[in-house]
Amino acid sequence: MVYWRKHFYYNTFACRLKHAMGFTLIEVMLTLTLFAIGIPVAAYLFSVAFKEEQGTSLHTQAAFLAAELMDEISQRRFRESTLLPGNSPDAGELSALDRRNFNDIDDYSIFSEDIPGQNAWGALTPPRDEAGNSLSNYSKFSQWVQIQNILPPTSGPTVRASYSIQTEGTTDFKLVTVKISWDSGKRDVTLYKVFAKQ
Ligand SMILES: [Ca+2]
Ligand SMILES: [Ca+2]
Repeated sequence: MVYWRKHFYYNTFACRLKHAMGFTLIEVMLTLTLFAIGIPVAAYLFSVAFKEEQGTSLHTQAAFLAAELMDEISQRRFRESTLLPGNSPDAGELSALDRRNFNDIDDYSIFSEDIPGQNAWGALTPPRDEAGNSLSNYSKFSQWVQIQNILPPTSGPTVRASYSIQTEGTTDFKLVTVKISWDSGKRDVTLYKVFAKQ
């Protein structure tokens, strides 16, 4: 009788203790195992989220640089003159990487086309401001422009495909392409704008 009472007492005590603590050892070990698995998953998700955030930020900066350069080109006149329809900077306008003397749209062809005695600039890394100063805060990016003479764009869904490249001075439409790229050219923001002679 004494043994039975004692055994009953211990079993009851163990049950109460488990109840009070809320977890068995197995439950605690299972929780720790799940927690250990959960940390790398959480770290991976954080890493992905951070990378996406950074990518969005770079895209926004590239869009800003592209819009700013397109706006600068938009302020230039359509061509130097009827007698000088050439796709290049004109006499006395080119000085190192300074664009402040550029006064017509096709002066910006120097980014993508050679002119006599002067190699094309190519993509500039980092980008440059109008005065030719490096934009060192944007050193991840490259800046590039192309100017093409085109026939009048036709309307309809195939308008993009209708851009036919023409000889300089034979048409009153120009297609301007501004590209800001990063990540070794794998990513870019490219703006297209068609200008018509007034
Ligand atoms: Ca000019
Ligand atoms: Ca020109």
